[in-house]
This record gives sequence, C-alpha cells and structure tokens, in this order.
Amino acid sequence: MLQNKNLHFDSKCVHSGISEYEFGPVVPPIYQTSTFKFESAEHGASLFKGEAEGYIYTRMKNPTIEAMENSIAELEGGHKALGCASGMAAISTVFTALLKAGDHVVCSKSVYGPTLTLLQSVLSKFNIESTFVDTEATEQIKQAIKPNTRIVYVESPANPMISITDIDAAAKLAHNNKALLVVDNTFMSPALQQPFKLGADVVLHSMTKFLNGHADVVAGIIITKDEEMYLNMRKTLNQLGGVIDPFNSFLVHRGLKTLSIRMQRHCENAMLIAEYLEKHPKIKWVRYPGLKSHPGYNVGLKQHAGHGGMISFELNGGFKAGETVMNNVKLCQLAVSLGGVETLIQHPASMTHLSMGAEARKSAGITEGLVRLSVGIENANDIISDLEQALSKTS
Ligand code: LCS
Repeated sequence: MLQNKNLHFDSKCVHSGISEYEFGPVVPPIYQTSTFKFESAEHGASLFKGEAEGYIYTRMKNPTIEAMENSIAELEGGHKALGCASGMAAISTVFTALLKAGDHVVCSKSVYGPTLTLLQSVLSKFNIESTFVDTEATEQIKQAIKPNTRIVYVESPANPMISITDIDAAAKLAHNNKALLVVDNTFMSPALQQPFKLGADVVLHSMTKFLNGHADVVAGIIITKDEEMYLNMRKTLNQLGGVIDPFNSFLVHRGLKTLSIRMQRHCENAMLIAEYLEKHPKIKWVRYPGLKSHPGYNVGLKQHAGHGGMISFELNGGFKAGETVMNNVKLCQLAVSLGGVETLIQHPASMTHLSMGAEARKSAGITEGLVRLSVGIENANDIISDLEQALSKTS
C-alpha cells in the first residue's frame, strides 16, 4: 500500500485505502461474496479464534468494504472505521455500543429528525435518558451534563438549522465528566472538518451524503480513535448486523476520490447563493456558516476549513411562499437527502423533521417556513437563475 502520511488531503482522497490485489487493478475489486473458503478445518477454526488473519464472512469483514473503511479512517485522521448500511445504522450502533441502562445523553436540539426520535422513543425504552439543548450555546451543554452523562452528541453544522457547535469546548465539557464526544460530521466531511483534531472520541457520517456524493447509495460510517473502541464497535455492529455491502462500499470509495474538489465547489457555490438570498427582498433570514450574520461564524472559522454546501432560509411569505418556490424550481430538485452533485431543495417541517413533532421542532427553531437547500456542483449562476425565477412566482 502507498505510504500516504506525507500526502496532501486531496491526494489522500485519490489514493487512500488502496492495496495490492491479484492482477494489479488500480481500484479495489468488488468482492461480491457473502462468505470465504477456508484452506482447511484447522484454518477456519484459527480464523474464528483470531489466531490467523483473513476473511470469514462479509458481515464480519470483506476486502472491498475494508478498503473503503481504511480510506475514510485515514481521511478523518482516526484509527479505524466501520462501514454501515446507513447513517442511522451507524448512529444506532454507536449508541448501543457505548450506552447501558441508566446512562444519560446530551444531544443537540437541531439534529437529523430520526436521530432525535431514536433517543427519545427507542433508547428511552431501555432506560437511557436524553436532554436536548441548543449546543450552539456551550453553556447549555455544561448545564445539561449530569453525573451519569456518558455521551455528548452533536452535529456541526446541524441539520437543518445549520447551527455551529464549538467542538473543542464540547469535548472538554464531556471529558471533564468522563463522557465521550460523538460528532456527526455528515454536513462537513473530513475535507472541511476533522473532529478528532478538536477532541472528538467518535466521528460518524451518513455516507449517503457528501462522502459518496452522487445520490446513488445509502450508507454510513463510524470512525474510532483507538483499537479498544474499534473492537467494541465491531462486536456490536456484527451483532446488530447493520453492515454495508461490497457494491455500495465500492461506489462510496469511488466517490471519495473527488471529495476534495467536490467540497470546494459546494462551498464556492453555497457562498454565492447564500449572499444572493441574504440580499433578496423576499427573504426573511438565511443561515449559512459563511455569512457574518450567522451566530456561529467565528467558531466556524476556528474549526472548519470551508463553510459547506448547506443553507437554510425562510421567505417573508412563510410556508406558502416556500411552497411556491419548491413547486417552481426546475434545475433544483425537490427531494430530501443532501450532499450530492445536484442541488436539492426540501421542507424540513413536513419532510425530514416531521417525525420529531411540532414541539421539538419549535424548540429547535425549525419554523414552518424553513426551506433547506443542499447546494450542488452545477454552475452557481444557473442555480441562482432557477431560484430567481421560482422566487418571482411568490406574491
Ligand atoms: N446524520 C445526518 C446529519 C443526516 O442528515 C442524516 C440523513 C443521517 C444522519 C441519517 O443517514 P441515513 O441513514 O439517511 O444514511 N439526512 C437526511 C436528510 O436530511 N434528508 O434525507 C436524509
């Protein structure tokens, strides 16, 4: 394998995780097999005992999956990674591996809807309690931590409020209580933010988004910072069973090669569009970390290398006007998900964040009129023209 240590990030995107394979392919082959033959009964037994190195069964380990995992672990600056069937599979594996009955979690109020409902409605059945706070206000994290808090969980920027948490400060608060900081780095990707450098203990992603980048895969990943945590996660993932499959791993690994240049374009486009929206007379407010009006602007400058591709905004005309825009865009696609090459527009209150309920949405500031834009890599002028013609249809 190429020694990547001294390479720049964009070179690592192209080369990391690639090993030597039979016939010398430049990219990892797709080992589309559920199981692997043993050389002998003794060999099989020694693989199971962990005395021999090798592959047994794809739920446990597979070379195509391993190549993608090694690549992302390297890009995030972590120890090892675990490919999961979805972002939610990664999140539920992390909580299951790290928590026990009687533990407490502090979580951002603004997170992906099903993450909040997983804590609130599923883990609560196992006597795991959660407190949801505005993690943009570090003080609120401090106040919410209790003696039994085991995890502080944040997304930064968060879905869909694009709020910024000071990751370094959150890590210190968690560690003072012997708790762990888990960061969902989906909105930034390691091209823009590397939470381990800021003190995170576990980093995870929905790879469905920027890491894969092409809206054709549902997948997740967990990155650990040491072997002990990795073995705990691997055992839990193997038992829960939410692993990624070889073909999706291959697609994600292919997507990673262009991660750096894609993120650069997402950031450039999003900045132009955020500035356009902020000046538009029909727009009430815009949340984008690159705008000085964003309350987390200074924290963002400290912890991420670019402001990302996600924008939230509300029109003066509220939900009705937002609906008109969503129904009239032509280039922008009206669809949930994010982080792909095509620009997507959606309405969190009736779509991605419906499941969390009106009260939790209100408390997180997710207004009925909020519209979320995942800015793609098209020409920014084309995206702006499309938004302009759709905005002109609103009264
Ligand atoms: N974390 C974040 C920040 C997300 O935005 C999502 C999905 C997940 C985790 C879950 O990942 P999945 O299981 O879907 O791979 N976010 C979505 C969204 O905003 N629209 O559709 C899905």
